[in-house]
Amino acid sequence: MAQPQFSVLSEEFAADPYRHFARLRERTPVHHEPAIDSYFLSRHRDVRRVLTDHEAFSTETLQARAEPVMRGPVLAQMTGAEHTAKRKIVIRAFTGQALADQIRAVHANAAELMAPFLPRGRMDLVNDLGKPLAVRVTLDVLGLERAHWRQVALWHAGVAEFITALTLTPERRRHCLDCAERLEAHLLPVIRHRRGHPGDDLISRLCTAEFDGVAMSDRDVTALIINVLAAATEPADKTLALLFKHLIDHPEQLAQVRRDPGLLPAAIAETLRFTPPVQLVPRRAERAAVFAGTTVPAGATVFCMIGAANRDPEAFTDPDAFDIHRPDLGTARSFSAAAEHLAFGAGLHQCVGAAFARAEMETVAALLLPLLDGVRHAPGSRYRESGLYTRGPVSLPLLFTPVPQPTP
Ligand code: 2IO
Repeated sequence: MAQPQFSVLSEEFAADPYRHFARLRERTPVHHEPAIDSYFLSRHRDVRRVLTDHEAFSTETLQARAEPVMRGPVLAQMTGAEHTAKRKIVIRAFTGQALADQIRAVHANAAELMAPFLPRGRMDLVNDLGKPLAVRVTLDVLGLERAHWRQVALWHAGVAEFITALTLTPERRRHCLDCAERLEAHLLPVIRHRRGHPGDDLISRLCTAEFDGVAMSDRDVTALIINVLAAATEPADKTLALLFKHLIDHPEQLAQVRRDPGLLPAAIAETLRFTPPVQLVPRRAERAAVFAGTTVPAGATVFCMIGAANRDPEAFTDPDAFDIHRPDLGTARSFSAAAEHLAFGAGLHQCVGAAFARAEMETVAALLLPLLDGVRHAPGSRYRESGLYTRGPVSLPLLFTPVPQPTP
């Protein structure tokens, strides 16, 4: 009997992609998916090549995947001098005093969201903390009203669904575009006001920054705001929950991190290597390219499989083990252009928020660890992850020693 064709669109793959990565790397390192006519690359070497050879592999894919919901071009779509200039503006908004202020806001948000759960000794790290935290922190960075977070979370979900979908029904597509249009309508009056009354938030910086002596249009600013909203929100709750899941599942490493919070950057970097929240990065082959003897035609959509690349034994020893002490992790480099893991991508478009992400995760984890004494999985809950493009736990119900309410 003929072997049924393996598909990355199958339920089996969605249930646990990690089980399939070794086979893909070894047998079909260039996997063609006929239903969406795209090529999936799983070897570390090939993925790094695609992400760093900008001439041969462009980000043109984002025109269809991102622009309709971003309401304009995102940073990753830009090239040359425009890209360098606008990237600098965004990076500057995430460094120095700006970063220090953002981290204070991260701490305050996390403490406030945690408070009601502490006396109960029970919380869902994804839905009670991670998701609201991710949106509220992003709103603070942008300088948008924290009070609107529930509404913005719903619009963000529609935008994120659009950029991360491998297949989308016309109904879902309509819903996603509707979310994006409402979000844009919410942002436009804010942008117009900030132009006249700038503060030191990211929206004000985008409004007042000049590129070649010309200010950015409302459309340009809107797109970069939605870009930052999605990029800072979508992977954050996933990374936080995965970090805690791995530490709980490896009690000796959890104990070590508790004793020495200086190990947190290594624990975060290893979480990003082991289970990257962004699993796929799309590119367009500008000319025919050969990988491991297979030709990808010019014009093809190529998906870099970050999860598979990060578990390639050619890049990491014993890749399927979670080990915050692994000598080949290179913690200090893990949040920089020299990172060996590919969770932040690689090359010119490598994540601009990497340093912010590290600081955000480190701050929240350092706050949580001493509060969550005796932390463990709540019995009876079945662990489940979802998502092919961005992936993380659906929920993470935890039990811990209740913290008595502070006397007022
Ligand atoms: C927003 C997948 C959330 C980015 C994207 C259309 C462009 C770019 C990414 C990440 C994370 C998102 N792509 N961030 O993969 O800005």
